[in-house]
Amino acid sequence: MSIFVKANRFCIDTLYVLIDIRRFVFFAVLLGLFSSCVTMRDLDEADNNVGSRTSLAIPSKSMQSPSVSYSLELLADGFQKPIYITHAGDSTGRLFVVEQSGIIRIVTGGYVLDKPFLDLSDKISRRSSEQGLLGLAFDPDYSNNGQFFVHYSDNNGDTVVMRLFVSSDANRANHQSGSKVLEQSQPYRNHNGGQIAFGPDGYLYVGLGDGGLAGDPHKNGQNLATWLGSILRVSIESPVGYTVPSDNPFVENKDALSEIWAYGLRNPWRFSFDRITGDLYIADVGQNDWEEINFQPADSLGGENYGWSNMEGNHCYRLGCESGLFSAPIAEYRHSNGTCSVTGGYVYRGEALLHMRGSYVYGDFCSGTIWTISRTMSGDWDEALIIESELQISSFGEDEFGEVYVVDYAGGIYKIVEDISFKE
Ligand SMILES: [Ca+2]
Repeated sequence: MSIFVKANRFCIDTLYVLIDIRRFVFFAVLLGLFSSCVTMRDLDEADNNVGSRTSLAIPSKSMQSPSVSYSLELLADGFQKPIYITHAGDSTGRLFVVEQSGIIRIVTGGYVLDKPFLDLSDKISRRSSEQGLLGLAFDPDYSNNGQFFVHYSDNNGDTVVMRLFVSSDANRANHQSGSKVLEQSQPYRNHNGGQIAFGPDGYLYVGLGDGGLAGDPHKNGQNLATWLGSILRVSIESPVGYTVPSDNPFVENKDALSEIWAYGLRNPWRFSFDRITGDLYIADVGQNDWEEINFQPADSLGGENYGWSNMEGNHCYRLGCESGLFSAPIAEYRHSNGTCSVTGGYVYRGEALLHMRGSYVYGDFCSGTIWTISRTMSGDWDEALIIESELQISSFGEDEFGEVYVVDYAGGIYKIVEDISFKE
């Protein structure tokens, strides 16, 4: 190798070193700028929040500990008896609001579209306050197959789960595309359940109440020969009807219906899966005294018996009940201070509410109270009352990003807002 080449190589190496140093300096400067931007943005946001809500200047954080409170902010209103809100998972950011009369409306960019996504009101019975269009679930592959499912009371008052498709207009469903997936006759007009949701396993879960009247006169809650009082788990892979997953818990039990996933429920009006862990939270509406939240871990094989109508919450409803035979709720509350009926919500997995992440949020229809419950490191459950509202909380719902909304039966959709202040 000649001296010239060696010298040349030295120059090139030096050049690379210099370039590396420049890169390092460049990235260091960039990092510095980025972190100061983030800090400034955080402070700006905190300042805006504090300024708009409490008119306090934000003092130095080093001296203080944060105090978190929650409030509600109206997103959209004018709905007629809304009972659910959800998203299509198709990256459009649209929200779908279900009105009990049978209409599904779209909220996009904060505005409600004039024409409904779907109007099923001609198929739906509204003879009792618990009948109507009660649930909506979009297929996890909706972006590709345009398929979604509704749960409603038909003109006879019986339960129908129906499959429908979107039309060539993304904001309009094809009203004529409906085909029944399953039906359940209803002995009475109340306790129809209503929730339908896809689990992390891709199966459709359907919530049914005990059939109604009061006190479960036919003891459906403990009867595995009826769907009433259960959550069903079915596969909708087949284009017509449904099939039963081979690993459903009662497939081998000749005395039980194979669609049943869990039972012993009175009226599981709302249940949901944690979108991160796959855990299932079931809010079961109580009879006279106790409202309850049940928890089913993601690795459950199904078959849980949640106790109704032998138990109401942690308490005997029928004489001689044996509480040890049943899955106990993780939370319950007694009818008092205006509470009457639990409305299940979601485990919060959004970005906006930093202190609520991982907590399950739920409420009461009559009192408007909103609570959270979350698991501690030791495995206990911690409850907190976070908002005393004036709303009739008919449901909660999530958008595509995991932000949670509150549905007011009086017509409004609300966002939960986190208010952080700093105290000495
Ligand atoms: Ca129970």
